[in-house]
Amino acid sequence: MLALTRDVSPAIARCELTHVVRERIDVDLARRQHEQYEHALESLGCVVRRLPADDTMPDSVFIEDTAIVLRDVAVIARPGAPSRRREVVAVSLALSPMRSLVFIVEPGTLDGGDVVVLGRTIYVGRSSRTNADGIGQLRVAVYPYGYTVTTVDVAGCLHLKSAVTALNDRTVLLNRAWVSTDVFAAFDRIEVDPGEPAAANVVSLDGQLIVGSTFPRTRMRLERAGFPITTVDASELAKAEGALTCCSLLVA
Ligand code: CIR
Repeated sequence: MLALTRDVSPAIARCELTHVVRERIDVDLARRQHEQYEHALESLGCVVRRLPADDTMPDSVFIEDTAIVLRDVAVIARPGAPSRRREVVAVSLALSPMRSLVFIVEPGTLDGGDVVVLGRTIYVGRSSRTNADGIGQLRVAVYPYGYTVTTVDVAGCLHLKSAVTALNDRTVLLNRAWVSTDVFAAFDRIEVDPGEPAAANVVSLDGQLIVGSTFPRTRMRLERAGFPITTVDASELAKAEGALTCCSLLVA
């Protein structure tokens, strides 16, 4: 498994924020925590390749939002925030030797953080970043590869993946305050601890999980369900409204 990551921009203080109040971000601490995250990916078998960042793209560390990488194709997103649109250029170049590429184009918008893949079904959040046109373009792009797309309403959080992530092909971790559990009725469902609303965003590598250290009670629920867990502290990038999945693009 290759994990593409991207350096923390020196301009991260100018990041987009939607549901989070702006606080001072310690860039060095964010970088150190990001390295720990990369080490966690490596310890679970990934080869990490970090793309460079500069001060013109404050949010580029959140590389997940720039693409949806499937087995046969990569869909290059068109981020809903105009300040993030240029991030896709370097990511397209990095992915082009490995996948054929399809691009979401205007007037479509789509953030990778709104996309949860479970087997051959792709759940896409309709959010402040992803619009109906973007979802429609994704549906057309993936249909030839045997995927269907289901639209999910998201409320109260930035992306669908803030509310729900896949632990494996049968199991999801979700926060019922932000997404309807009915949508995932066919799956085994683990809910976050109610005092840890942002805990639903975990990285899964074949069921081995990377979980944020600020969510101990949700971690206990996952342990009780039998999932092996690596913990990382991602609290500094959380001030930029980023979580764990957003900091990598996994290329199987
Ligand atoms: C943004 O608002 O776009 C960034 N500050 C945070 C993006 C987080 N991405 C993600 O959850 N996939």
